[in-house]
Amino acid sequence: SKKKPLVVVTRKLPDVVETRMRELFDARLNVNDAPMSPGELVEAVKTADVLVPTITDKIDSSLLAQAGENLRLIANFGNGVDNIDVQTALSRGITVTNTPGVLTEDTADMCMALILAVARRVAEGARVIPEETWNGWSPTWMLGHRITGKRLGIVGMGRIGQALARRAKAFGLQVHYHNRRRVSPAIEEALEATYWDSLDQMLARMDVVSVNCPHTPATYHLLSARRLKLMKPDSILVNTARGEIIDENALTRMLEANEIAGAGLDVFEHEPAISPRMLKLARQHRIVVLPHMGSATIEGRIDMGEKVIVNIKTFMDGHRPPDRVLPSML
Ligand code: 8YV
Repeated sequence: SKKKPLVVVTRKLPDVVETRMRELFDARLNVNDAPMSPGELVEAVKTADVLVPTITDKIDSSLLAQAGENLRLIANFGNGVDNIDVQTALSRGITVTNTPGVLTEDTADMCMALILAVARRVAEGARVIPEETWNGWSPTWMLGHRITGKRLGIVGMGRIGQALARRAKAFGLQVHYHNRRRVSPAIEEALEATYWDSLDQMLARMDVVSVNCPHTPATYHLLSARRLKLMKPDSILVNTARGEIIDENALTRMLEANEIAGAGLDVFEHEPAISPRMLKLARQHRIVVLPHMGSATIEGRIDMGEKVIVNIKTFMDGHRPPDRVLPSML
């Protein structure tokens, strides 16, 4: 029988996924779930046939320069591939795959949760009873903002953007979007979504803005200080994509100065590090911060693991893996 490929997995995965990987591959699993040290990563790329990294592993050109002949596939456990220098990997003949599709609905749910949490002060309200600070109901206490009838601007109308649009429509939000390419008329019609060719113009008119595009060189600080300033002072911004898409410093300054009404952030520019100023803002009701939980469901993690396995198996059988990352996607 063929020798099983050595598959190095950098982080602990759900048990069912690890069990299946052990059956199919010579799987080197990370039992204690500490992120790999730089030395361990070097060792991994030197020896592995397949590397399964996550967002917490930086697979940059200097690491790839140390990769062994055997390393032919990087099967990312995650949709975003901004942790990997894909160009360099491809130029070295290493195939890269990701896990699209299986975390779409969960991430869109988290967008909605953040929109509701910020607009309706859910996180702040949830602290009142445990902290025993409730003096009783009042007509003017804990007032948030209605979302029904408001305008939502989605930046990036891919799978997650569209899944958010479906939810938003059901909540009575008017859906607007900006994307590099306009989506098909059929999709636009089904979502009752209005396309904005100009991101600037869309930002200036929205009550809620949600970031749902990938982080690539083209989207780094897409929401720059200048663009953030275009947003209405009473609008809110949510981000479940990547921190790097927003100029976090500029957003912090605007939140401090009340130039924007609120923010719901699941991702940060230098996560897990959070700036002291953001930390201070996070203690206020207008800002809801979550520790990168957008796709964190047990079902989603198992589905991601299954995708990784299918990508590895297909590749090892000599075929094109279904979720290849192509240069055109960067
Ligand atoms: C994970 C994600 O947190 O898939 C993504 O792009 O952000 C999340 O699913 C992480 O990236 C897994 O590597």
